[in-house]
Amino acid sequence: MNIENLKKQIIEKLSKATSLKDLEIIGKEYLEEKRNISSSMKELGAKEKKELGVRLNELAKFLEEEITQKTKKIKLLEIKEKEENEFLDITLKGDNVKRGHIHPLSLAKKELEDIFTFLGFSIEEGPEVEDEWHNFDALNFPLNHPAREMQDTFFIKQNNRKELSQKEKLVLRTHTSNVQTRYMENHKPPIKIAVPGRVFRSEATDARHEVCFYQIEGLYVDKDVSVANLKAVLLRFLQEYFKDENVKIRLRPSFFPFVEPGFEVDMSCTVCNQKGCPVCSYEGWIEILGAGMVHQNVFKNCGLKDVTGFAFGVSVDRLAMMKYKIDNIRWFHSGDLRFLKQF
Ligand code: FA5
Repeated sequence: MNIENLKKQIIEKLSKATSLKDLEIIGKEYLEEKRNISSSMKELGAKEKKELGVRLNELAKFLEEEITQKTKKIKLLEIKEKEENEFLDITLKGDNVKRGHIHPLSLAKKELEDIFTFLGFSIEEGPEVEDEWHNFDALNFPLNHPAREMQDTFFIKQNNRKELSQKEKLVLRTHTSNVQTRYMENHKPPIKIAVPGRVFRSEATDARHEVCFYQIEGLYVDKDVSVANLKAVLLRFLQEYFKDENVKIRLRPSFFPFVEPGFEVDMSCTVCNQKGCPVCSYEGWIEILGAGMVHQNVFKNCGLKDVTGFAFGVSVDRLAMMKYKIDNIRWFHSGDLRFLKQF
């Protein structure tokens, strides 16, 4: 076998190879050849065998090196060709990415939390499915008292054989005041908390009433807390929320079983600056929240004594309506994108 001829043959084939497949075929073919040579070497003497073996190995190394180099070149060529055939038009219009919006109620809730934190209140939460004790009894609503009907309640049907206690009967909470009693049971004064959350009322909806709406509860319990403190906090938080130092409030006597004295609090209409408009029914004032000094019976039910405190509950929905001039509370849960996209 003439090794020089074999090398020439290989070089010629390699020069004609244009694909990885071609290289693979050449590699295999040569191995076959090498095997043939090795078997025909049996008839040779030891010295010749050694010489031929060395030359064959050199040829193998040469071929391997050539195949590696050629493979690299072919791969690069393939990439280049692919890139040349691809065309990227950066002027084409892209897909429209739809931007999400923060819901106006989430926006209002977040702003109110920030204001109350600034005023020194800590933000707390409580259960939406509540027992009657914390939603009513502990808050000084006597059993079967008509005051319970002031807030139309969703009662939870429970299939129990035994008679349930007030701490076992469940309702959807009608107000965030349930967290007042839950918190006071487990914490010692001074207490200064703000509690945002969803509440539920089984009532007919209209432009200002929803079945499910948000409230934020405030509770401040310490020694010598007075109505003056209550007024100061309410005025400051409303001025901060509406970013308007001209906001005024007025307190009207009202009844809630868990406060004494109790108040309905009106704020000056920010829509018309008290000139009169449909939002304030041309009165210049809008009822915005309920408040009062915590009733001593409530403290007693929660195991506290020798303290005073104020509490208030405000509808987040109505605050947001006033701020963004929304004329119907039902827009909030309408899911109407034309409405939601504005925030
Ligand atoms: C209460 O819920 C009392 N827990 C508030 C309170 C807390 C009083 C602490 C005293 C001390 P009321 O039911 O009035 O009170 O509700 C509070 C506010 O929620 C109302 O002033 C009104 O602005 C708003 N509101 C009442 N019902 C609805 C409703 N169905 N939809 C939207 N907002 C409502």
